[in-house]
Amino acid sequence: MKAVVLAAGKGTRIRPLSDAVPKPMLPVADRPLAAHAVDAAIDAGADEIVLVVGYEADEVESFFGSERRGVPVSYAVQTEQNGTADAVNAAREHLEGPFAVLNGDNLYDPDAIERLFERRPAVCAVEVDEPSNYGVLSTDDGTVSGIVEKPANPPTNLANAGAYAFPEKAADWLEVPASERGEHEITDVLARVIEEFAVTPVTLDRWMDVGRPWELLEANEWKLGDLDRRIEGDVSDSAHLEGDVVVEPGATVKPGVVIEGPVLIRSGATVGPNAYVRGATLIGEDVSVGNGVEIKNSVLSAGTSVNHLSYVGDSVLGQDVNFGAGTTVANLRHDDGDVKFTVKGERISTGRRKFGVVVGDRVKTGINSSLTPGLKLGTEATTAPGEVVERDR
Ligand code: TTP
Repeated sequence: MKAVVLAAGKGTRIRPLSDAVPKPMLPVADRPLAAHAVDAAIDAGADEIVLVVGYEADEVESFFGSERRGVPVSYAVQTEQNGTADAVNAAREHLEGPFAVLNGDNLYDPDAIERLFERRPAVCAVEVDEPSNYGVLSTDDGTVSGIVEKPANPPTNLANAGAYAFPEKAADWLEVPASERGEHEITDVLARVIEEFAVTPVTLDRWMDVGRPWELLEANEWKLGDLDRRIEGDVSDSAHLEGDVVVEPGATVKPGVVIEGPVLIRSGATVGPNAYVRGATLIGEDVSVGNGVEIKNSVLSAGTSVNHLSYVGDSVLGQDVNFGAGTTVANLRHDDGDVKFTVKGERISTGRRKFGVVVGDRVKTGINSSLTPGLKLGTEATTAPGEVVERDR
């Protein structure tokens, strides 16, 4: 079965991280976010992957190329992001026979994708506490009888998890009218499939939709937690590595470093001397973490440097960031309340008591900058030496 993976979105809620890197290509443990969905589809037996691309398409194409793990990869271009049904429709000419659709920004429990493929027509569902925030599936005698978006009175607690195994006929039903929010939605295609076929709900044990920056952190917490200890880089005898720590070939851990997993140190990265890295942390390719630096529960994207006497906690740093000596991140409010963050101009709760900062590509902080919880620094922003930064820039 072919698997269509949607990766054309603009990722507006995760800005500035998606300013140049499309959301599906943001790092989650040892691969880009969308590669987790692609790999789940391959593990479930997909014989071809069709990636729907649009925003920053080149980034996606240059990573995946024409095959992944022996499975052919092809591309369909969605020129305007008019919705998920429109995205699948862009791949129309690639479709023949039954086909699966997965979101390139979702993390799925891989076993469930295997069951999804086996039991088609099928849709993945996840049990949630507050179904009224989701598309909710109703069921009747073990099959799906309907789907309703964000209902005030949800019929079940089964949220649609955005993974579908459709019958061939569904390819003829992709041109659905625009919804209230002006998008052509794949859920309207699902509604038609439910009318005409017996659709099986496949329950996921774990699922995640990555839309906002702290969800990228949570995605890393999940996938870093799945790693098994593997030390293949150059690690000093006086470094102390505890738990599930992966040091890739070509990475260096210098004397006096303490690492508590889950931590992944990617190739080309250097840690130490005398640094303390705590899980769940991703130290990306060619990152440099220097003397007297503590990094906790954070993502440092490729090429970033935090070289001297700094603290970074519960934060996401984009590519090629440079933190000046003594830059300190606060990740906890004095009133112990949940940290807030601005998404598309609106200040909202992250639901996290511990959350630090989100930093765009090529940001430079001056020495001794103090960065407050929930702060966003846009691409190429700078801070002055000694500055206490409380407002986004
Ligand atoms: P969304 O998360 O709704 O959109 P987005 O990824 O652009 O993010 P934001 O809302 O922050 O701007 O998209 C769900 C999935 O569908 C995701 O994998 C992107 C994909 N998608 C497309 O491929 N084309 C589209 O037109 C839309 C709306 C989404």
